[in-house]
Amino acid sequence: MSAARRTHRPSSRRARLATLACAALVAVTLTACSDGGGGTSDGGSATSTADDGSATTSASSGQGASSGAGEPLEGTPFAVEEVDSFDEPWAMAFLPGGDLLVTERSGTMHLRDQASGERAEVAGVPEVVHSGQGGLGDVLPGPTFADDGTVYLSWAEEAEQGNRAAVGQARLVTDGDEPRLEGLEVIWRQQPSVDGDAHYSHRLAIDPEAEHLYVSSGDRQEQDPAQDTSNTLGTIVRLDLDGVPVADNPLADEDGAAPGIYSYGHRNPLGLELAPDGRLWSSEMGPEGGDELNLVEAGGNYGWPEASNGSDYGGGDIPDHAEGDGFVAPAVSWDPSISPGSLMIYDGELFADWEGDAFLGGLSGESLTRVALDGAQATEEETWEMGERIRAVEAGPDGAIWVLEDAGSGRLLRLTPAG
Ligand SMILES: [Ca+2]
Ligand SMILES: [Ca+2]
Repeated sequence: MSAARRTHRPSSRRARLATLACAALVAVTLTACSDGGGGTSDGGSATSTADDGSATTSASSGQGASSGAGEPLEGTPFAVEEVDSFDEPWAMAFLPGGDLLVTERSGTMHLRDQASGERAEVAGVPEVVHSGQGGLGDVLPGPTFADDGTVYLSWAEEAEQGNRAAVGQARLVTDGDEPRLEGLEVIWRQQPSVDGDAHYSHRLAIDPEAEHLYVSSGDRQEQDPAQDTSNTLGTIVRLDLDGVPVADNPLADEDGAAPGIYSYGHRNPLGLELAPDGRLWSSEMGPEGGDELNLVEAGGNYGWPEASNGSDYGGGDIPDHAEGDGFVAPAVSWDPSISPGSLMIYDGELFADWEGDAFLGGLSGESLTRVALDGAQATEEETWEMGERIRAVEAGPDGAIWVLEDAGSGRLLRLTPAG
């Protein structure tokens, strides 16, 4: 269980309540609680919801122990304000104009008026496969959002055989009636579809020049396809803003390579973000240990499952990343796991010292990690115990760091400097 591997968990009332809640739930939700402690179920069967899918199971610890608005969180530099809560939230996106979109894994998208706190369900969201780690995933306003309402979203969709990650483009219409998606088109699909319900990844990012849409595509727990460039499992793909693979992608001249591949050898890259300098960074959930922050280079092979600084569940050895092995080594890796489920590069002013730094939300780590970025250099600086699984992290237009917890009643938290 989680407490054993923590080094300096704050002994706050909230943390103890969470632990008690976990203990009380053991009988019915063993998977979730063990997951909180290091993701031991991650590499296992798809039915064990693993490092990424067990949100509902920690519902009991979501809301009950509020510390009140703007209260300092012990052991961190943050004042924490509890703003709202959602059912299994997965992603959020601030829109030009200040409103917030939040996805819930079961297939609901909310539009939240940040001024009034009112929120409405967005109609027209596609049907999703809500199972294991699958469901509604990421959401991202397009660069033309202010003019035409273009948004991108990802989800797990049913296929003729099994299921797969899909990416859609639609217009978010907010004309006074209920907010809704119109003109939804699927613009990209993971290939091949797979039985099972894990490692979709399906995180979305658009470059600062607004030319390319990047999609992270997990290995679906199939492992070996991540080294096979004839498919898009275990890859990051680069598309134009309409979902067409970019013609000069690095493997475009390779016989049999799947269109779209920008990098491969990935496992479960749940974080994807472009720095202001245009560098692409991805956080990747490793097996037992071996979580990674990668600087994503065109054509790079990131090693999975041939190399990992972690090991297979149950102790099977995987060679560590090493000089000369032909694989791109991670910029930072973690052992034991933090289970990074999200990545944000901070561009606000409220935390002036952290401009340009990367933040990773930890699922099993129940943590927030700051990594200083300087060009291609990455240096882990701090990991704070947050007391809950962290699913998503974004910088708000107010400069605050906004966090979504991974729970059946996962709180939306606003983090500002304490004191
Ligand atoms: Ca790797
Ligand atoms: Ca290893």
